[in-house]
Amino acid sequence: MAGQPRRIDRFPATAYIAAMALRDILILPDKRLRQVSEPVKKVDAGIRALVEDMFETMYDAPGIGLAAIQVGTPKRVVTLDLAKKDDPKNPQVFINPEVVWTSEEKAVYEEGCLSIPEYYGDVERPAQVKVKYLDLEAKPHELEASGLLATCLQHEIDHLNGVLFIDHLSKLKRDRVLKKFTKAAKRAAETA
Ligand code: K1U
Ligand code: ZN
Repeated sequence: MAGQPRRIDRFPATAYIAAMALRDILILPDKRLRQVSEPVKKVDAGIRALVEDMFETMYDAPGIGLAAIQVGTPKRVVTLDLAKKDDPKNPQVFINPEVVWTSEEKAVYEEGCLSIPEYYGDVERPAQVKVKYLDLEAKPHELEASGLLATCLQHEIDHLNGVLFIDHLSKLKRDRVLKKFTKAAKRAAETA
């Protein structure tokens, strides 16, 4: 175009990395945590930018998993990194993950949740699961998981369906936690 300076984007494929941002994590009793997330229709630059933000937010928290709805985006996207403290990072992305098989055998794990900070509870879930999902290239995969990976995948897929780990506890425990976090949210709103 005559008279217009031409802008040259030197790194068009990685431009989204520059915009990578820490996002706020929604905290109980935020109603958005109860939303059912929408499937991803196309794995595009917007989804890749969301995933970058989710990793940054998850590592900063710190956490070992995160569902997109926890940062306020109701899309079926999960990030995980179960690498041990001194091991190299192992970022994993699950787009539209679905549990397609669960074992009869159960396992109990003391779970935590970045949306329910500093609260932990024993949750019983299937010990092994098969999960199908898409990767960042929209390539389909099926994964058989056990141990912490099986627990985390089920915890994160629950988030995509508006389910929290406290929903797997007794009503007494759940109501107690809800009351505590509702009170804290009211106090924070009053002092804001
Ligand atoms: O979904 C989330 O809220 C993340 C959550 C994942 C999870 C943990 C344990 C069992 C099931 C699912 C967390 O990451 S809580 C924080 C946590 O477990 C942790 C943080 C730092 C180091 C090690 C663990
Ligand atoms: Zn959680």
